[in-house]
Amino acid sequence: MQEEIQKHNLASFTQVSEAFDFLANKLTKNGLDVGNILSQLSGFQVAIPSWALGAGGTRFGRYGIGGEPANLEDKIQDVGLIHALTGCAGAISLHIPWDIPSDTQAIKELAAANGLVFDAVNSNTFQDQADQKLSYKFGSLSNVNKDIRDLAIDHNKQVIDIGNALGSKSITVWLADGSNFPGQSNFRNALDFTARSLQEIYQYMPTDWSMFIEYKPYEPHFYHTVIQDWGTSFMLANACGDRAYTLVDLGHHLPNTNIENIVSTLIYQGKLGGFHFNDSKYGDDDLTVGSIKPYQLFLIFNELVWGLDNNTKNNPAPAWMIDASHNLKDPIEDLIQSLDAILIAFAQALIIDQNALQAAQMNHDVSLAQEILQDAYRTDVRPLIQKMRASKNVAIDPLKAYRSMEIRNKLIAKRGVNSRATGL
Ligand SMILES: [Mn+2]
Repeated sequence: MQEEIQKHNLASFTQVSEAFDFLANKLTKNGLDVGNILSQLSGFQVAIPSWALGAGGTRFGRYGIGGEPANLEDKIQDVGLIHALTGCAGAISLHIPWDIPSDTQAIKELAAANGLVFDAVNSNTFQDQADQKLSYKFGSLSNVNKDIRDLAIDHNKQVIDIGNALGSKSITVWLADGSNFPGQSNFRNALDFTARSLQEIYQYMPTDWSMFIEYKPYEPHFYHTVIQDWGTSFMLANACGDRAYTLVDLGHHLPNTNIENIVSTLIYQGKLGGFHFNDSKYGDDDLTVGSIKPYQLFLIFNELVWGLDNNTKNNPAPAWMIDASHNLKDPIEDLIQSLDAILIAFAQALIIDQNALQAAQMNHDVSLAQEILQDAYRTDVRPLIQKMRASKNVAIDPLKAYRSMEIRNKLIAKRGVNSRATGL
């Protein structure tokens, strides 16, 4: 594979070097440290969730894509492949119970051989498992029935145990709990039960672990959701302790929400723990990152870069992850495109003239402030990313390399046309 990547890179190396020199020259004249930008891009790592390697679907149906990874070993190999091509997907995020390792040591070794570490582990109390005695139909951590709450708490503890054995350092809790009809649920009691349940899970975590609390305004419930917004998540994180944080999933907002403002506020409080990338047109659409609203992604990265450069409350480095669903595209191609979009937005944010922007803000020069942001956004930063990839010996154009190596056909030949990813 490494040889094929080098062959692919050789074909475009001269062109990449010329484009890079031209851009680097311009950025240097603007007072930017291009070497520093390249090293920040090179160090940026995004986790791939174990559920993202197969075809997703909707409640209406699902169309397989062939050669899907049918077990955890295959999923790790797919992430390893993406990492070998892009150099920026060096972590996998497991979903329990869809991906419980049968042999922890063997799974750890396989991940290490693929250059991967284990990112946050994800619990699941949004569906019942085959052998489950009590049901989550009317809620899990928020349920009025203590036995059901305890079952959900024990599940989260088991997820921490599995993650701990693999070297994970965090758990992400996304709670689907809510209600579909007015009167069905007592809001305050549901929230109070949730706070107590989360506190019990938090207390169980090893002392070097963090908890990420994800929020979402609606779906699967359509009247009320217990952890509906960043404020509720923030409040619950504070109720748990210093190592509990809010997790922002881009798709978990009502249309036109100013997500960059939320990001800024959370970093201001040192409480932005995790980040799930995707894109959306209407709701939690889970589309390819940057496919619908690339300018919004850039504005979010502006807040991330500035916020973490001016990190007065010591916000830890957020856990980056792609959380998307692939209904039409080959999931590996979709993930490569998403990683591209993330790096492009990050690079654009890194070249913003922050001093000039601050001066424009101080002078109330609204037009100039917009010009400064859009000058960065309208710069083609791809030569920076290509140069970084060439120097890391990963594919300059990962999607093109993936296609020219005919990897999907090889996976179909190996795993079969009907192989189906577990959990979906
Ligand atoms: Mn998510």
